Amino acid sequence: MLPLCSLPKKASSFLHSLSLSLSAMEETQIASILKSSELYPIPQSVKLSYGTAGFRADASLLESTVYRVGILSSLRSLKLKSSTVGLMITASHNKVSDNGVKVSDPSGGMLSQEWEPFADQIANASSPRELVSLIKDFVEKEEIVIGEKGGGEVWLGRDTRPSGERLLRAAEIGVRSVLGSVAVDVGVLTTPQLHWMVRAKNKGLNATESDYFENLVTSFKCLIDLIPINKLEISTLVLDGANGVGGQKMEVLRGYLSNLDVEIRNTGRDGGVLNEGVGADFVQKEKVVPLGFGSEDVGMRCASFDGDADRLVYFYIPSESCGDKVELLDGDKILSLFALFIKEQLNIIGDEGKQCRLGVVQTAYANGASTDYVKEMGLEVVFAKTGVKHLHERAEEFDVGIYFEANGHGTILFSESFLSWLVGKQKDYSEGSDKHNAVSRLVAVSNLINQAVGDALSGLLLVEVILQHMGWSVQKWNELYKDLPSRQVKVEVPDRTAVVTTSEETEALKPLGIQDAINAEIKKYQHGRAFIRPSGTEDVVRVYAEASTQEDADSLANSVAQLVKSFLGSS
Ligand code: G16
Repeated sequence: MLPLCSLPKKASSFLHSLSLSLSAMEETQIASILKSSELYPIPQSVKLSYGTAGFRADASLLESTVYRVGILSSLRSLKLKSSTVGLMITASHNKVSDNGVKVSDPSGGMLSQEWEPFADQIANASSPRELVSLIKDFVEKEEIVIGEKGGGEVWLGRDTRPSGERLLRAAEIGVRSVLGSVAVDVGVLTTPQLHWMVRAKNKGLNATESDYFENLVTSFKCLIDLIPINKLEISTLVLDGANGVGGQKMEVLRGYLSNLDVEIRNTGRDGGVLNEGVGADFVQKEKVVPLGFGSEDVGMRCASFDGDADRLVYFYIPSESCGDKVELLDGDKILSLFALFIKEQLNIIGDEGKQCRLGVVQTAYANGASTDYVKEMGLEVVFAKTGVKHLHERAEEFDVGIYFEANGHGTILFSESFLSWLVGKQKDYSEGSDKHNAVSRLVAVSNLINQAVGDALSGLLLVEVILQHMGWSVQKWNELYKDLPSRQVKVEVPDRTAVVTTSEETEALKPLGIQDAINAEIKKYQHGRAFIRPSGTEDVVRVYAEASTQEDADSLANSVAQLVKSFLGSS
């Protein structure tokens, strides 16, 4: 507790006037926030928004934001009966000088979207007094009781960014400024590890990082043991770790796995810079090899993680490749492989298995060919706005919901009721029978694949075991369907929020007239499709274009980018 006398005089008199009208927040609590927030003044003229996946900005601007998100996380924990909440310091695919903060709800999923406006408000509160007023109003509205029945608990993780440790200290102070709340530093982790651990903790399960690894290893081994005849020689997988935390964690995991041969490059230990010319975002957007890969890798099965290992893409360098071009197997291809495998198991189970509602969630970025492929398989396909928080919600509507963004962020969700049905069937079917093996595979998949959030480590293990199960090379997997050529570009504009889109982001409502101009461009190309949207993680407008040839897709993307510049101006 902070004695009132330790407050500056002005703050202390404000406290007295405010506390007269406060019921939910005690004087000591207000004093605590006033005192700690003096340490983290908000930078001038910066307006932050919670965005697609939390707050992101240049790391030098973020201390006050992270401190305030620490307060929010404690309140979130208190609101949910002191369940553990996660706070992750990362800017994922952004450049190394950026950083960010995202919150994991006790379920392991993203922070409830209902709390995002409060996050925006407190992040932008211009003074300690305004911050306290906003918190006071929110605490009253949400009926959060501070300090009576114990405090909140927040687990803090960070990626390998150099600014991470300093920001983590700010988060700690924010968490602890809510009286009775505890901050637990769980160290350097991938984002999905933290989400998994938070989920496990709140389910009363073992929730350390070693438990995470043990879970992956056990379920991977179980799936390997269930492969009928291993038709494939295990060939080496070459992993690009984006010079981030994912490659380092894969090094640990590799030590426990006997059925996987992985060579890991770009671990960040050899002087490489996080996400610079490396990583899933780079490979997926540019469709070229990451640094550290070249002609000696032609034909090899390769994979890339992003900076915090919540995205995964595969690629190979074709023998006819001139220069540095890759054949990309993105989130859509991973989704298709997973869908095929799960559908195969349901078919083996027979009529009962076929009653399972298996569905797929994609975004406007999904390649049209992938959507056709899963539809032809007989699966239900729904579309959601960009951001895994939106896809996750839709995937929960199915017994088994597979969601992936083309950028490689996704997972498979199993409903509780379908999972207990599967576990029951494991007892009914005789051991070793085809049906028993099929339900056992599905149960193992549900354990292997992260149920909280998209996870590159667990996604990679599932791809690897399915390829072994099918007896497929990466080239054979790539033949599932042929992508329509596509191109993504980003345009820097003075104010990206001037672009407003429809809910599925396929059409721009603002600036007025831009959609008609885009439509006129699209009409010039065979199989043309294009859309624009403001990024929620970078200060840019994103442009996506698809057409029947790569030249046309490039040209359509460029002309739409020109339209963006002429309607919004370029910065
Ligand atoms: C985050 C989100 C993803 C989203 C991506 C890009 O990824 O988690 O769902 O696709 O940002 O978003 P935007 O196009 O709005 O910038 P990550 O891997 O950076 O956390």
